[in-house]
Amino acid sequence: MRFAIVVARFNQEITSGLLAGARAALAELSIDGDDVVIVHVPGAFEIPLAALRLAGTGDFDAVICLGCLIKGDTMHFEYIASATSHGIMNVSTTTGVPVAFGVLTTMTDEQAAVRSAPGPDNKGREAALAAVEMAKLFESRRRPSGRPESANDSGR
Ligand code: DLZ
Repeated sequence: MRFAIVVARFNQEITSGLLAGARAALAELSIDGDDVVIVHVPGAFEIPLAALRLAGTGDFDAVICLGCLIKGDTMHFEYIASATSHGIMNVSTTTGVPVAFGVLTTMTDEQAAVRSAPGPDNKGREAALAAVEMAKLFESRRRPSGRPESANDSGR
């Protein structure tokens, strides 16, 4: 299986921790580093377009989106968080490619630091695990012939 990771540079001290968590999780699942493509974008707002382009190539079983929004004193947070989350969901539902949401939306720097630290609660790790689970879900339902399964095939 092949995966793409889209990671925002904004709040890089946090997103680098998310990226490390995602890469570690994929490695633990024996996914070769050569099968993981990492794409950097300026900020969370740019994630959906990059994810759309990557999903559209057909080269990836899932796309993992990583970013960090920390609430400030203006409305920027609300607008970007809303656009990013809806944009990422739209990529998934319009392309049919699983897209994992590993974008932190926190009230404080401390909350972001906790969620990007190494360990089982790293949200990049959680996003990578979700992406692999979804990729496997569709891989297991793919028929050897390449034909789609019938609507009444429950998969059981
Ligand atoms: C402008 C901006 C602000 C205020 N805050 C964040 C943030 O907390 N996290 C993030 O990833 N990006 C932020 N950005 C940048 C936007 O995502 C985007 O890169 C710019 O508005 C340029 O389109």
